[in-house]
Amino acid sequence: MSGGHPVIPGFHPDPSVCRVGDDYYLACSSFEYVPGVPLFHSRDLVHWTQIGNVLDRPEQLSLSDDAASSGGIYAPTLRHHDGRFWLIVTNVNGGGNLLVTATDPAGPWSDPLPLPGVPGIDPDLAWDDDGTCWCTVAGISQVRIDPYTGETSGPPRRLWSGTPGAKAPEAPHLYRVGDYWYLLIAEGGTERGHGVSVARGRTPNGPFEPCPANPVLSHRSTDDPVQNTGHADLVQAPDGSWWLVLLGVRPGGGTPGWHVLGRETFLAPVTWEDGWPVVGALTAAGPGPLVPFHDDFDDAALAHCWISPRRRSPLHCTTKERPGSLTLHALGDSLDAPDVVFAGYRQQHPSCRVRARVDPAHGCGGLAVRLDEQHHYEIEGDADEVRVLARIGPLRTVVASRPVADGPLVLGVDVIATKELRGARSGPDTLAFGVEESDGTFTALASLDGRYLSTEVAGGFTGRVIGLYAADGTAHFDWFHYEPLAH
Ligand code: 6LW
Repeated sequence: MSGGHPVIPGFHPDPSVCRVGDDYYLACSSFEYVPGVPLFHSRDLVHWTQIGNVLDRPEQLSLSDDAASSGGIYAPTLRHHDGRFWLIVTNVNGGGNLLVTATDPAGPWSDPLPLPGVPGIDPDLAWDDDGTCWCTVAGISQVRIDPYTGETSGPPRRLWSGTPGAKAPEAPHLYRVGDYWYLLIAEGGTERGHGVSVARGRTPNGPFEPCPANPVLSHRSTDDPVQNTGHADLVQAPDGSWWLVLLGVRPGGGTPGWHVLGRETFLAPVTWEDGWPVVGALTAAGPGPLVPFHDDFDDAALAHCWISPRRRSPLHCTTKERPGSLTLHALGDSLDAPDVVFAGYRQQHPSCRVRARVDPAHGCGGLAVRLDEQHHYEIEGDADEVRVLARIGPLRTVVASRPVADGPLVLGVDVIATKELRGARSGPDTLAFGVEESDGTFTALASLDGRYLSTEVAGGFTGRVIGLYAADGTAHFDWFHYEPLAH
């Protein structure tokens, strides 16, 4: 049992990595959230720091209310070539494939270059020795592209369909290693059957011969605590060693196992045998001690890690209106609404404690655990009452409520992962929502089963986001505190 630990925990799927000198950069999918495509930096592939978001302007990414959760921005590819960074990605709710470039990976990134000749999803960029740029997409097909103009030459050609009988050949990445071009793909679907396969050829256009050992990585049908491993990208370290970043999930509870943190980024070593990559066990090294995240909202802008569904207008979400607070002015009247004003932080640990101080004097503000509009739990307060609400599919209910005195409230949720399975039907965790009393003690008002906020129940491609919202009028949040708990 490998017991790998994510190097970028929480909802950070479809990782794409490149190296410039001793510096690694990595980008992930972001779906309906803005800003889009989180961008990370590392010097060792294990410890990563978010340095920005690639699509951080409405001119780069604007999603309307009808962009579904798990729609929006699918898998990116990040490369460095000709002195600049290139990122190609798909907006499934707005124009399809697009290309942005930057000289500084922390940004600013360019306005998007539309790529009408690039079909489908999961676009990859690779340059031949003569500077020709090839774009390879799920399926697996390929088209020649001018990355400066976005123009393509000729129709896409099918390259390889992966292992006969395996579904969903996707996430292609093309590399020149020695005398061969290697085509790395994901196949089997991004669920429990997920895997990574590879083929090689003498040119970037093939023909490609599949690796006899395919899939070179899969945890399907194993008891590994990390499942759904796939969607990988290959990188060589300065010392000549090779590594793979990939996505995986950590299901909890009994059968079928529920994952609540989304698809996370993992790392594995790669060696070469007979001209084929051999993938080792997932790296167990994690980002180290359980470090809390605290935000007093003292800065003029929100930190890179804060994300919002579809839009974030400075008119409705700002730290400038009341210095030292995050002020949210409501649009949608609940988390069921696609235009709810919400700012969230990805849950990154199976167990965690979250607290937030809200002044609901002019409206109603809350602390929520969100998967999508149909799957969320929250505690909210106004001048008179604090309420715990649950939305599970078609069902929505007030689970508990309590009168409160006027004035600021400290709202909280304790997420506790299931340690002892009580039969096959145990859920992955429980979420206890409550308020912190004036003496600092926490009074839980309701404890809810976390399976209903899992991907296996809700579906989709994202993971839990724990955040702040306004359901009516204006809510001012003085601080937000996320405390990982030992699991
Ligand atoms: C992505 C595809 C996949 O486009 O899921 O796991 C899709 N891989 O490659 C959304 O993440």
